[in-house]
Amino acid sequence: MRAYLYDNLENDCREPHELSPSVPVSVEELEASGVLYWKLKDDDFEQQIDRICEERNYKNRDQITVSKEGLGALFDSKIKSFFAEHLHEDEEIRAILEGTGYFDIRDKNDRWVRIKVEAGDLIVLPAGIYHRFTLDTNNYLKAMRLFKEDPLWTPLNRPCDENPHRKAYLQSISVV
Ligand code: KMT
Ligand code: NI
Repeated sequence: MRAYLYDNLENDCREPHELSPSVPVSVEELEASGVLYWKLKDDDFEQQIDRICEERNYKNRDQITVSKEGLGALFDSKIKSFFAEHLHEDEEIRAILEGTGYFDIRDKNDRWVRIKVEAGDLIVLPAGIYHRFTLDTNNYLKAMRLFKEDPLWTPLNRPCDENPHRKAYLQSISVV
């Protein structure tokens, strides 16, 4: 995982979009936005995921392959909705199993922070954070999706600033 400020240029979102010189964003800064991150070691992947699930009460899981093959006829529409700025009313928890991609999140100052993820990364985006996802130019990412009860992944596109989960999120990071 590596995070940095997004350059806001209009070219293909699958390109890195890193400023030059780069402005790195630390794990601590991500935490200040409520984003949690673990690096899983490849020797006992499953056990580490099981442990985090137990600690954080994630009862269910499934897998998604974000690629032309994996999503078939839904590829174009899914890719488009993943990259539309949105929030969810529950955490978005992803353990990356294969491939690479980018999660972009809005920081406290409403700037885009780009988080490059790869196999072994486990990332938790809090409920109510504005974010988006894109593949990179390798066009392939396989992830495990973890959730508590039922998946609450309906994307609510920005703006939805009056949403109670949005308001609770802003309070949790001390922005009112
Ligand atoms: C979402 O809701 O943003 C996603 O599920 C992103 C794709 S999962 C790697
Ligand atoms: Ni999302």
